[in-house]
Amino acid sequence: MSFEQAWLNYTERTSCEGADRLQNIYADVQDELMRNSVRELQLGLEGMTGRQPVLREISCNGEGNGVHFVYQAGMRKESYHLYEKDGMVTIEASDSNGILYGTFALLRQIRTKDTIAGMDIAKAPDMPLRMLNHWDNMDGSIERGYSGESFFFVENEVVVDDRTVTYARLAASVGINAVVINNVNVKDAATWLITERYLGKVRELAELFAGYGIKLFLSLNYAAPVELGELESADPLDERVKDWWKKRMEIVFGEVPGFGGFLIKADSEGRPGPFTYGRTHADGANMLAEAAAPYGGLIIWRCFVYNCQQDWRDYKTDRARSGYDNFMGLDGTFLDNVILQIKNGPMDFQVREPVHPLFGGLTKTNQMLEVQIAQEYTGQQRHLCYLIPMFQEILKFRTYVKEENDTVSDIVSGKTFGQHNCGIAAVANTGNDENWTGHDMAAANFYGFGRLAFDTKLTAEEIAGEWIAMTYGRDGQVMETLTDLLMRSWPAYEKYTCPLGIGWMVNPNFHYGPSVDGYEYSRWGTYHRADHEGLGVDRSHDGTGYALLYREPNASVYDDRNKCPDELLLFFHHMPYTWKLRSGKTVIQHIYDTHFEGVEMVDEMVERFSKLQGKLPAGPYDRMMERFTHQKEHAREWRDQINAYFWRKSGISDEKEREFY
Ligand code: GCV
Repeated sequence: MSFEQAWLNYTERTSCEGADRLQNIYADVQDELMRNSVRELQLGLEGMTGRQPVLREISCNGEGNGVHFVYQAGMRKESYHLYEKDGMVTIEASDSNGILYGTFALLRQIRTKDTIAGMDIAKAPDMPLRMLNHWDNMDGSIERGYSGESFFFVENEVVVDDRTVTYARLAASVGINAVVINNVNVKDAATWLITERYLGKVRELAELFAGYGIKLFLSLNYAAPVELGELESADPLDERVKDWWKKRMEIVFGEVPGFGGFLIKADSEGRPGPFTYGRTHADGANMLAEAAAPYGGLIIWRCFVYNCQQDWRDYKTDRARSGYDNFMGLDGTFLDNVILQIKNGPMDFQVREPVHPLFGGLTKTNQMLEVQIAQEYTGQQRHLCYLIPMFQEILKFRTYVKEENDTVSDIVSGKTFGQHNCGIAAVANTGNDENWTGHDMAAANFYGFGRLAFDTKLTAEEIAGEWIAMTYGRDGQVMETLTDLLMRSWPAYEKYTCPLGIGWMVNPNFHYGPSVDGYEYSRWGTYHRADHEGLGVDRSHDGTGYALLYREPNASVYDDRNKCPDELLLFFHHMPYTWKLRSGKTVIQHIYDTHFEGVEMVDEMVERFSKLQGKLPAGPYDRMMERFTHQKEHAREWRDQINAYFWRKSGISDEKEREFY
């Protein structure tokens, strides 16, 4: 059994009532998206019912046994209406993208539900842009990749093959409509992606993606005019630089029809940017946006900008403030085809962070949320960590920028400010491993991210259930066990790693495994500030003032140690070990207890999982068991290192007198 198809693995016969009557597809096939929709239906129905439906190339006349694709003017972009009546299934949409999404919705229904009778599902995607950001390098390596090598690049060449097709199918099936294929750290060969050297292949890939409703984007090297040896400056206000980009954009968009635009990491972690010329991010982004505008191109500009040369003795500089401080003053100065892409938290994808204060801060700028399904700080796809519950919390966060429609979800879906250039991006977790994501269950994050971006009302449990049923079928024990493991995995990971919002206690560079002081005396601005009396970073009005960057009442809540939620207490405050949390426990006892609890949770999870032997296919079962076994040991290492460190620092014993290693 191959696992290359992941959740599109239609190898089992379905028990879904009504599916076997779908023997025809009535469609007026006019483009590649429609052709692919027909192909998907044929593939899926053949796998699940044993019979391939026949394409009748006519528009629906309201009769016939099967699925009807119907163009219906006036519906929202990319939306679909899928319903069953008298044994006939209709998929209505005003564009072929909607037909494709309706097709996948039908296949999902057949794979995950008992019947299609009476089905009536109307859905327009919540987020305009539902994007994956791959951090793939052209030599084939992947920055923060935990599932093998790149399938987009091998030895500095762009690859388009069968795996690319499967990737596009998987992405489209969950509603992804935009993909950046190369790392935001654009160097060496990747700088040349916008040149004739690669544009032919880029076009091939863009065309393939277009057939699945996906727009191709590239990450851009801000200093390309210089690094390609054509100009001596990349000053955004220099006319020669502007002209250079205008010509480049004309070539790129001309060579690659339907090309989406660019993602840019500038003036961040050593990447070039407008600061070199004394210019602002708005100068840089707008210069590119002007050049891309005639082609409808987007410039997605990242806000991950901070000083990575900090002196740890400096208690005033606060990395958490930097995104806000760099961009807030520029609100309203960006062109309409610029989107600011903002990480979910102000630091860097820790297991727990507050929501980035630019959400709710910015009111006149297009915004996109950036999350990370590559598990850089959350167990690197060796530990199970289902991130959808975390993303839901972030999306639901109230910013108070308005009296209503003020959540992060409202902002990035365009509801709050009526924007259309907005959405959500995830740093992708895929590679060329057979199962795509290293840990088989990490595929739930890929699946779940797309589904959540399309439909923010879905719960994390619903998404988990769908993914399990799609991938492994609907056996009750399998469904129940895997849902339970997924749902407990983020809380467990948080418990046995970094307590109370503190983050960062990881091995430098790799970001895997515990090292409490790994970043404590370094230049990266990521400190826990533990001493013999307490720990945490004072970001209150007495400290760096970061807490006050939020709108009220959030600012007052975070600023006050008595009101700050426990799970973020050490992010915002330097607290004595003896401080009593809401739970009634002291900070130090909480640290000890949660680390023991986290390990116990993992033990229980692995025990439960072991009961699925024989119920899950052997390949995935064995691979997962191997990872769970490692997770079990590694969670102990986390527990012991963290507990021993804080026991020695504080000199306070565990009330329960457990043994520390
Ligand atoms: C792509 C963190 C990661 C880097 C990453 C960077 C970013 O610092 O560790 O690998 O670079 O974030 O988001 O740009």
